[in-house]
Amino acid sequence: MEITASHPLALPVGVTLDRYIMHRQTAFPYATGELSQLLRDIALAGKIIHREVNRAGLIDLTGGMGVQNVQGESQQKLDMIANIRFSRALKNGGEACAIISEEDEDIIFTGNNNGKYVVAIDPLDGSSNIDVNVSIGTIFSIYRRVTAIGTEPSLADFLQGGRRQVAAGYILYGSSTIMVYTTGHSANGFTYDASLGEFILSHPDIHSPADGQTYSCNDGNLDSYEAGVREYLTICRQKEYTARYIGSLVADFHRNLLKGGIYLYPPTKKSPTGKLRLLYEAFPLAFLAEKAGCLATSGHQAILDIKPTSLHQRTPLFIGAPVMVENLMGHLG
Ligand code: AFP
Repeated sequence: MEITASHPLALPVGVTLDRYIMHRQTAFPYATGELSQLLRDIALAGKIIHREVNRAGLIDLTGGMGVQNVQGESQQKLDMIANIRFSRALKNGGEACAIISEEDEDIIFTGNNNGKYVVAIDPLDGSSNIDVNVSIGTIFSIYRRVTAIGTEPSLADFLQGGRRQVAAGYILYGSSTIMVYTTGHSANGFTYDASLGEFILSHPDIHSPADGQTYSCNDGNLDSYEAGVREYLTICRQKEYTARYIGSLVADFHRNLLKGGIYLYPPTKKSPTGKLRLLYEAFPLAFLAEKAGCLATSGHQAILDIKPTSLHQRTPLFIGAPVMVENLMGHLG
């Protein structure tokens, strides 16, 4: 393997996220630094959420708000706080002209019409796990806007399609906090060292195993899965694969990314078009997954080939080790 100057392994051990982003930026002579700043803004908001997640039980941040978000799901206090933190960080940063979030029905205009980028975000995914100290995460997706700089951004900026993402990733608040992202080349992970207040490169150039023996789905929905999915799961059981399902997409995805496995959220009776959101859950994870050697499909087409038509569109999602995803596809009609 050739180790070029921009390769993560060419960097000294103990590389901070900031240094890594700067280093990557210099590999692109025409880069203006705006995308780099946007990634730093997201990382900063992630540090704040890390702090709040870690003290949630102590300062009455657990529990619900008693209201529902646009998805009709009960909104948790931390959901709302994370939404505010990320929106604020992106507004103050100045590089994003608009944001969409799981928590808001409409586009949020940042007031910075000169910003080149738009961001789709799920500020705190897996919120049903907040109160019980189980891993949760933030998922983000960044596009270069298609509307003219200086004008008001529009829906078209967000409905470009997954292959036009310029960066995507997630922050997992788990046994440690890790940010994993790609700008379309390699996928890299940075573990947060709270004592230093820095994300440190810990998982350079992630290559996921081609095959695995772990499957992640909500077994309680089994009866409403289509026959092909049930057949595939029966085979997984016959082969004595391991079932692992946390109910936080980021956590299930991250484990499978590193260890090899498949995550499945098929259509169900309750969610006939799938439960997960295309723009701020499936697209970013699919973009990252492909860079790490995984596959992501809705069952009918590659996730990244789906043409989005609305901000909060849902999709079925099958994502993970390519051999497992291809085997599953062999069972789908
Ligand atoms: P919440 O944020 O409402 O907990 O939803 C989490 C999620 O979008 C995704 O992170 C999980 O994998 C999936 O839904 C869990 O859904 P089920 O509870 O239906 O299995």
